[in-house]
Amino acid sequence: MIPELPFPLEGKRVFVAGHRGMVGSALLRRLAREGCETLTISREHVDLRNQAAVDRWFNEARPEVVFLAAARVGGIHANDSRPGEFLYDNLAIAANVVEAAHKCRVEKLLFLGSSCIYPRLAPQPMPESALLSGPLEPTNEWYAIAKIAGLKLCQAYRRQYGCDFVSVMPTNLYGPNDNFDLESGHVLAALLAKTDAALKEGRKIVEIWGSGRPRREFLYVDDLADAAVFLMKTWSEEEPINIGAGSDLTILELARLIADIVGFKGRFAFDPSKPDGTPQKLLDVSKLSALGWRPRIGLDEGTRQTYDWYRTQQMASS
Ligand code: GFB
Repeated sequence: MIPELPFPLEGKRVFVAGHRGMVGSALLRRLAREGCETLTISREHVDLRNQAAVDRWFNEARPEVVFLAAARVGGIHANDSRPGEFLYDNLAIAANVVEAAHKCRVEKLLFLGSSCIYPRLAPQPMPESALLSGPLEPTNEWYAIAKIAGLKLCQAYRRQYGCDFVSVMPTNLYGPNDNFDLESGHVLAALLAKTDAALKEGRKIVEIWGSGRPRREFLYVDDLADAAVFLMKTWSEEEPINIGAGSDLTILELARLIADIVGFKGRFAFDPSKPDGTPQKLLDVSKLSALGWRPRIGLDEGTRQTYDWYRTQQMASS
């Protein structure tokens, strides 16, 4: 049965799958204001790639609501070089959690996808209707196919079993708990870490992968968590809905903004042996805007907060 809207979270048992990640931890921060009970599981206790283990946990914990934020994630290089992990792990996590949620009669599930589900050359900004209208970006097609399968699972279970399962498609995210590893991280965290290291070590050059010309849109993860909670309460459709900031910039512009924040006065060098990926990724957010949701934290402020968080972590670990 699809419940009526708005769907209240107060007093509910809410499972956040992937709570240790950047998105899951932001969801826990945001859900603390909803008067619900949050449930989490550790990777050591339950492997979400194992259906029997996931079923057992759902039967014991009996969640009523699920945010499916668990995923194998990484930047362009991780996606491109570990296709097996990105395809299998993400397919298995989505299939197992959606199936367990159905069997345990979870009232509502929200699946987090990604803007890379849209074709490489989709019209910009990309509307939800661009899904499956053209070939995917090769550097992340494994991850994209798993995320498309996840959203299709939600649609299929909705049609066949009447489950209230919805999908949201966030743009590129950043913020506290991001992965700052230079090989496996996404661009914003990697450039913050590289620029900070160059400043500390007195180096004059920071390397940018590719040409610096691709355009990306960035959303602060606490805004994403706010939008996901908002949509859990107010959205119940078969179609996915985009969550974005509404504007984009080139990677070189991002690098300059980061240099300003970090205080780096040197220059940038480009590494053409690294891929550019998709030329532009900007989501059409008109559906979400029409519902009345807007992001609160701009790129400058969000990047400063992320840099502060990174420096605090570094000081704590040194
Ligand atoms: O963030 P990113 O790794 O992922 O890279 P995508 C964005 C752009 O920044 C690419 C460039 O053009 C990179 O070549 N870039 C420049 C860098 N310097 C760096 C650097 O030091 N590190 C990184 N990582 N990039 C991912 C997908 O695509 O986006 C995933 O692979 C997922 O599937 C994610 O959807 C949100 O935006 O290209």
